[in-house]
Amino acid sequence: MALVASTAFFFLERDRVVAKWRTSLTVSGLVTLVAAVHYFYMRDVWVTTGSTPTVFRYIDWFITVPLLMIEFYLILSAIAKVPVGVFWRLIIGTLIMLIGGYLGEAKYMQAMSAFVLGMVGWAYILYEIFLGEASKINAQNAPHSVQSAFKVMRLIVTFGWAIYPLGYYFGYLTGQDVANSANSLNIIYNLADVLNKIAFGLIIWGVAVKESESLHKT
Ligand SMILES: *C/C=C(C)/C=C/C=C(C)/C=C/C1=C(C)CCCC1(C)C
Repeated sequence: MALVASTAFFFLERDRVVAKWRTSLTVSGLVTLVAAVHYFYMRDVWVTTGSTPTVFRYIDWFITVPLLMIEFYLILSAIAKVPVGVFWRLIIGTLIMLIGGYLGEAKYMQAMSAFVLGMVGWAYILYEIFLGEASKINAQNAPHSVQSAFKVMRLIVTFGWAIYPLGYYFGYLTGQDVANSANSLNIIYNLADVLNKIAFGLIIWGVAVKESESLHKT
């Protein structure tokens, strides 16, 4: 329900910001919309079968995580000219991370090597936003408010996102009973999504409103 409410919020608030910030808010709303629909699916499956197939989370992730990554590109594009290579590197890192995780969870690949592959993709993303071109464009061209939003967003990608590989680790690599850990894992993933999808979107909304208002004043 919080994801549904956030979707309405982000879409309605589009009118409050200047044109170049609108796409960012649209994308935030799409992320929460896609996730909300998947949670409805998952709830139905849970009610009928008592289980929550991981495949639904992955379908959700394959759509929402690239969109979240694109937000970095979009907020930088609102304030500077950003080479399209930044966009593709963020997408490629995301895909490597998710494909690795899926191959492991669906047992197409040995759990540990799939995990390592996924971690490489995530490390590549972190490199790009902490040390790579995206981070340099932010440091050199962005106004103060964008810089601080960018910094909080990449902390979310570091710590908020770490919850998912930890879930994978405890679910598949410690030899624990997966069925037993599934309940707590679901709760943890749900809370993680509040941070990584809703709070992440709110940070973007905050900077979009601030930048739009400062334009009106000058
Ligand atoms: C809204 C959903 C989000 C932000 C999902 C993020 C998922 C990840 C960051 C998953 C990461 C994984 C690794 C880093 C290693 C391999 C296993 C994964 C796919 C769980």
